[in-house]
Amino acid sequence: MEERKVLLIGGTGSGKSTICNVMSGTNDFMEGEYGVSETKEHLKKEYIIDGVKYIIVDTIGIYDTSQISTKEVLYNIAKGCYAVRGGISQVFFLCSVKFTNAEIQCFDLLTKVLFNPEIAKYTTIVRTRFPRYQNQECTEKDKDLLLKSNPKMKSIIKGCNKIIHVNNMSIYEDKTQEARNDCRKILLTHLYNCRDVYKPVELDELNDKIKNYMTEEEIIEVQLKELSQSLEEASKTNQKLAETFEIQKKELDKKLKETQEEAAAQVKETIKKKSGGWCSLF
Ligand SMILES: Nc1nc2c(ncn2[C@@H]2O[C@H](COP(=O)(O)OP(=O)(O)OP(=O)(O)O)[C@@H](O)[C@H]2O)c(=O)[nH]1
Ligand SMILES: [Mg+2]
Repeated sequence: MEERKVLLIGGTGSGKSTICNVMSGTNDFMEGEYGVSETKEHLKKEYIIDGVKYIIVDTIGIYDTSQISTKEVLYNIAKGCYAVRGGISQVFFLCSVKFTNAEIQCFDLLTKVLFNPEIAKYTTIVRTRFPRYQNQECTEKDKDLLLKSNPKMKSIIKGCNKIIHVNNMSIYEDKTQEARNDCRKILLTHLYNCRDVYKPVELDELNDKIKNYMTEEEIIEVQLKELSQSLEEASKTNQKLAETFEIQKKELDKKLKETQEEAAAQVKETIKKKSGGWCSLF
């Protein structure tokens, strides 16, 4: 089955989770209503739409330093990247209203820290909250204004794959949800046409980097979470597949328990050694 993997990245409130809902035609991703960061952890979901498997990874908003540190945000985004370790069809880099310095920095981060500059070719800039998304003259003008807005922006836009304009209005703004249906077609058609997969060495290195600072326990937890999601989806459609996932899940649960026990034993051993054996607890 053909597959497209998309990673959503952007500032808090830029509309990442909304795009995930729009593309999947679900409400699986939590949309924020109150201008505060809603997505606290990355979320990976799979959907089969018109015979194509779409793997969508929503990440937490970058540079929301009010509640969580930049390092933690980076770490969480890196975990989102780890979820698409097999390769990425496209990164959707979101921008609402205008690119903020934080968003420009975020793009820098993406090209220099998480991936390499080649990722730009696999990146689509998605301009959200653009009411005149259907008017080519307006979208071209907007692109021009963006190009002129900042020299850094110019190189980002020139280097990226495409710029797409959408307006994913909520049900409170648009009862018919006509705009969302429209934008769904725009987004899915574009994503479907992104056939090449970005899989440079850096992604493997990145996985190693992440692996290095994720404990084995955390890795198993991520695998378990992914498996539980697949299980949930498979049980809806395919009983046999669900059974296979169930067996894998049991094995992972067992491995997690063993890892935790092993870690506990190591801690005990270390304390015992350091205390010169006097600690009666051990
Ligand atoms: N009018 C309009 N509203 C939008 C659009 N995209 C998102 N919104 C609204 O903006 C709010 C924030 O959207 P989210 O999708 O939660 O933003 P996010 O990027 O996931 O935010 P974090 O999870 O905090 O990083 C929600 O109330 C959405 O309904 C858009 O294109 N047009
Ligand atoms: Mg979100």
